[in-house]
Amino acid sequence: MINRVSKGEKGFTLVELLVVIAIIGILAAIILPTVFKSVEKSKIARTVADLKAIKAAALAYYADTGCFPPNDDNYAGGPTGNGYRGIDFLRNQSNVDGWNGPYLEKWPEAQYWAGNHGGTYQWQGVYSYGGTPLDFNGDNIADPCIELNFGGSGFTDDQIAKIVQEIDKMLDDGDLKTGMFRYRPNSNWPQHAAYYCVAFSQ
Ligand SMILES: [Ca+2]
Ligand SMILES: [Ca+2]
Ligand SMILES: [Ca+2]
Repeated sequence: MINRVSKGEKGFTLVELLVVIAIIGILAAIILPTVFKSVEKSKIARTVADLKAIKAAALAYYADTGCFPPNDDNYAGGPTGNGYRGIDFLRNQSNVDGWNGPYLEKWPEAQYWAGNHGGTYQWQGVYSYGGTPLDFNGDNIADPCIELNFGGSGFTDDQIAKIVQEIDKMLDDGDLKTGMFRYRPNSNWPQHAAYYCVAFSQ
C-alpha cells in the first residue's frame, strides 16, 4: 500500500533535480551579465548625452559673451558647495557682459554611477593643474573642458578606466590618451577625473 507508486513514475529524481538546477545556473550566468551590461550601457549613454548638452551650453555662452565660464571650483568652498556646480550656466554669477542664459535648465547630476556620491560633472573651464595645462591639441595651452569627476564614487582606478573607456568609444575616438575626451593621457593629469574638451583655445 505504502509504495504503490514506484520510483520514476512521479516527481523528479535527485539527478533530474540537479540537472535542472545546473541548467538554471547556466542560464543565469548567461543572462545576468547581459542585463548588467545593458544597465551600464544606458548609464554611459546618459553620460554622453549630458556631456554633449554641457558642451552645447558652453558654446552658446561663448557665442554671447566672447569667453567661457570660469572654473566652478572657484565656488566649491562657497556656502552651498556643490550647489555651485555649473552656476555660470544657470545665472550670471560672474557678471559677464552679454550673458543671455540660462544656458541649461539645470546642471546635470552624475549621481547614477553609484549609490552614495557617484561623482559629479564639473565645469573645469580653461585650467592648468600645477603647471600642466589641460591641453587637447598639443599647443601646450589649456583648452576649455568639462570634468567628469569620480571622486567619492567608490570606484577603483581600474573600474573608472573601464567606464571612461566605454564613454570614449561612444563620444570620441575610443582612445583615452587622444582626442576630445581623455583620462590621464600622462601621469601629470589628475586621477579620478576624465575631461571632455569643448573647443580649442585660440
Ligand atoms: Ca574640478
Ligand atoms: Ca590647447
Ligand atoms: Ca579620446
